[in-house]
Amino acid sequence: MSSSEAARKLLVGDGTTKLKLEYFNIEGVAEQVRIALTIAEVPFDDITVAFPDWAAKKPTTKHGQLPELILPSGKIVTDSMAMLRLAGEA
Ligand SMILES: N[C@@H](CCC(=O)N[C@@H](CS)C(=O)NCC(=O)O)C(=O)O
Repeated sequence: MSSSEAARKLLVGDGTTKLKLEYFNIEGVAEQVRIALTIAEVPFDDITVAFPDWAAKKPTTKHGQLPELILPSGKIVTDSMAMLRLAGEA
């Protein structure tokens, strides 16, 4: 399997569970990921967390920060540059 196929498989899975990108309702560090996923035609749910909801949400995240990319497998990617590399490869 090529690295491109492997990246797409991680992001799309078997197609039954959609990728989720969770971030604030700003461009910030996730906008590049949104754009790369869109260009790669990888479907994803663009989930935004409102700032007033962040205090309650923060302890539920892996490192107390966003963005989080939740893969169809349930694994969570917590660094936007890693997300960008995956999307760029797919
Ligand atoms: N290395 C991370 C940094 C993420 C990061 O700095 N997130 C900030 C927003 S850009 C955050 O969640 N701040 C809220 C907090 O720390 O409570 C990435 O680039 O994905």
